[in-house]
Amino acid sequence: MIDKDIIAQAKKQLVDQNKEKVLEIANNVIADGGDPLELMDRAFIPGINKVGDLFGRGQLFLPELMVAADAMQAATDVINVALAKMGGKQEKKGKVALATVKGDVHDIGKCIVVSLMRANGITVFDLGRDVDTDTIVEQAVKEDVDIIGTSALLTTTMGQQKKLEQALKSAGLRDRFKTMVGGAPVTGRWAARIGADAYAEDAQDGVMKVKELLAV
Ligand code: B12
Repeated sequence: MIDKDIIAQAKKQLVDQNKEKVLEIANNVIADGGDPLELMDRAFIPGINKVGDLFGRGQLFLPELMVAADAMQAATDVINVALAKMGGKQEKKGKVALATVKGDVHDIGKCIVVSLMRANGITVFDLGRDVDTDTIVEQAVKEDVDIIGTSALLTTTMGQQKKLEQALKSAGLRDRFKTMVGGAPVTGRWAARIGADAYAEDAQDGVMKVKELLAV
């Protein structure tokens, strides 16, 4: 367990948009053998959620949100490198294509999902962010993946996840892939409503759902 004062500091420095301090804490925790996912889940995710709440309430503005996001991205990069090292050599378990949908540039969460899946022996094709439905389908076919996962962080872009389901159906490809959806505004109910095969709340849940979907 990472010390609660370190967790509190890490969260505070992110909310204060202090990238230098955020990086210092992330590097120190990992150098001391701390669990990178624990730091993410207990400090940085609650921190960036708080930033999002302050922004949503008009108590913090877009330039500050962008500086905080940059600090979060830098911390995520450090965490992702540590996660990749934890993976080691594992038997490959399924292929997944992951993308943030068209119109949406939020990719911090998606990148964590990519890293954790890779660390768990899943082959991941990271298609990036702001990716249109046709490209997602094309790449999934090209790479012959088992699962297509999409991330949406805006209520206005969640519809792209539904569009993907429809595109797969009209191309006669719906049975060829399993689909998985995620992102802060996305819920299990939404997944069921649009006909996605799974919803994952966070990266760890995403890994579990891949295993369940592929029964590996
Ligand atoms: C950081 C951030 C930004 C950064 C993004 C940087 C980047 N490279 O990602 C920047 C500054 C660019 C940004 C821009 C904007 N943002 Co913004 N942003 C956020 C913020 C604060 C945090 C998002 C985040 O990174 N969370 C941390 C990660 C780790 O969590 P996560 O993404 O949810 O991912 C986890 C899970 O959901 C899950 N998951 C996610 N995807 C997937 C996919 C799969 C397949 C699986 C299995 C799991 C999974 O696993 C992840 C890890 O645990 C949120 C607030 C919030 N609470 O979400 C607002 C928020 C999403 N943004 C918002 C808004 C309004 C905007 C802008 C429109 C602002 C503007 N006026 O320009 C623009 C939109 C740009 C665009 N077209 O996309 C609103 C959305 C409101 C709404 N109703 O839709 C929010 C909710 C803030 C708010 N309270 O108002 N934003």
